[in-house]
Amino acid sequence: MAKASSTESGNSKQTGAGDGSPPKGEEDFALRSLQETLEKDRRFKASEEQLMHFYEQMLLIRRFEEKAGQLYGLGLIGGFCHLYIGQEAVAIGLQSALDNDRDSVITGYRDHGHMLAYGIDPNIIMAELTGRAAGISKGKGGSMHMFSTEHKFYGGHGIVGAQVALGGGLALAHQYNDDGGLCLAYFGDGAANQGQVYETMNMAALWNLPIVFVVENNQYAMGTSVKRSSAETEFYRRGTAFRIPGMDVNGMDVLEVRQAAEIAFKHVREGNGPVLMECNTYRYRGHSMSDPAKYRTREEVQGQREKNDPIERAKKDLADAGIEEDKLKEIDKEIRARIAEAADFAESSPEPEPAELYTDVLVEEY
Ligand SMILES: Cc1ncc(C[n+]2csc(CCOP(=O)(O)OP(=O)(O)O)c2C)c(N)n1
Ligand SMILES: [Mg+2]
Repeated sequence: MAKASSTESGNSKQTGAGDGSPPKGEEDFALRSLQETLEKDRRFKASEEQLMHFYEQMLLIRRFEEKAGQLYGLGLIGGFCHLYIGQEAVAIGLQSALDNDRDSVITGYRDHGHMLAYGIDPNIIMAELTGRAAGISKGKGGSMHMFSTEHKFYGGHGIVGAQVALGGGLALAHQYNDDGGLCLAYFGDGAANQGQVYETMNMAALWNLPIVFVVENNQYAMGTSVKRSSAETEFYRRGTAFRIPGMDVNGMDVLEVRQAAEIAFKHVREGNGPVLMECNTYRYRGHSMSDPAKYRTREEVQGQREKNDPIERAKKDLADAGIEEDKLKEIDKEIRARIAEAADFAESSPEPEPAELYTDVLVEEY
């Protein structure tokens, strides 16, 4: 899945411009330094306990999303619903490395997995999907507009790419308040072609903001493949024009994502400004629940499931660490029961009172 990365800059040794700027080769080296650190040692050395935790969290997302798909089919979830199945290692690998007391996260509409990665109660996430008062956005946001200021999770956004500019604002707030936090701003391969993404990269680099831009490259934007839409398909290179170092990461391996997170977060926390990380991943399901899926073959999807599945990979790592298959089956059973309980809770909870239509519309106090 990981793409071949080029190490040559195309510029053999040149001297600087005579104005104190580094020679061309060195500048490129600085932009590649994080990638080179990752290439030296790609996989995070997780303890058995950590690995088990990653596995459980990824499985929780997978089972949650499968159930959400079923509830959608039953008409219990209205509006749009974008499932995260296949991409679980990205949210878990990155968010497990955050400092939850300080750091903020923002993403697009494919957001259930990012919420679950915080360890937020699946009941209230499922209740949000079914539009119930107990939901995390009081049943008024739905699948695409989950929000939790308590966890510093700022959505859940339906406008493609808009969350990146907002993420720049969150990073500015971290810097302004000097709170030591960073912002993790996720967006898709399709969103990566939006102009505001590059306006944000420019300002973030200019102001040295603490932000990690994460492209979740799941190979498609609705029905359009990356190859059909993007002149530069190596998204991690797209920060070069703004002197933002890029990282090319296998987003189907939770240990590689976690390792990349360690490197990127350290760089940002040390005051070196933004990082652009591309996580190469794949969504198994349609763009949303109403996707006719005519733009790719079943074999392509099946091939990814069989060869690259992040949960199967973690399972293999656990087996290598001596964990018995039976123990993993037991965990799956427990998670399925937990998700069934979340679905029951969501179905049986009351809808919001009509008066809720008038709350949370305007911010009354800043
Ligand atoms: C500004 C804007 N343009 C178009 C759309 C319609 N739209 C919704 S999702 C999407 C594709 C985005 O794909 P990508 O960024 O790769 O994210 P993914 O769905 O793969 O996670 C489009 C074009 C939108 N919501 N907002
Ligand atoms: Mg995409």
